[in-house]
Amino acid sequence: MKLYKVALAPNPTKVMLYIAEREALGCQLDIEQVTVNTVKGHHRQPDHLARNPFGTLPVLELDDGSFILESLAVVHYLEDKFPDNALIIGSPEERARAVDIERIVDLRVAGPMGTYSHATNSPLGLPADPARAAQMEATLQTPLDFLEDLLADNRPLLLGDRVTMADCTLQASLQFVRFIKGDLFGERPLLRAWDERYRARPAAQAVLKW
Ligand SMILES: N[C@@H](CCC(=O)N[C@@H](CS)C(=O)NCC(=O)O)C(=O)O
Repeated sequence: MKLYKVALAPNPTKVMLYIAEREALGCQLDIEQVTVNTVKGHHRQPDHLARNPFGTLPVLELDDGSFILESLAVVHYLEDKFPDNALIIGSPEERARAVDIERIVDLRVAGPMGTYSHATNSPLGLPADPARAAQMEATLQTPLDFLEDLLADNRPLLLGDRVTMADCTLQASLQFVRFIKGDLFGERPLLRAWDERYRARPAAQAVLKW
């Protein structure tokens, strides 16, 4: 299998963190990682468009030559295909909760953080848009409060003691904000402490560059 990815971009990074967390748990996924340089526009060139007509990353190429194009589908595939030491485990309620928090992070935090970053100091050189950045910062307040409340019982990670996909998805977006020298935590000490704790994990140290 091959994972087409690029450093810094949140969707590839969350899958890279997921893979590193699985490997830290002793699972040999044996996935070759191939960088597609988005700054040079290689994701819009014919060889990548042949993998994924939408031109996005990540893409997982299976051994039969077919492709999975959505980051969460890549994660679910790897969970199903290699069930030992999986991340989405436990009772139906625990699994639903883990998926629920990951979706909330992805849809309510990662999206606005990406838009905020591009509107502030875009790594792709997009024009700054202070009004849009302010709008995104306002949008982020309720979901960030939600995450701060989640951590109020002193759990080390978003779902408790075990790492889940929600941690990977959140950290992938926070790296993007760090890259543009942003700080959207506000007065949320528990979230800030979670960020430091997560970044100290071996999987995070192996994947994160910023
Ligand atoms: N829903 C997709 C989103 C993928 C996506 O938008 N990836 C970004 C990088 S974070 C990308 O490839 N952007 C390049 C582009 O859209 O041209 C997923 O979860 O995989």
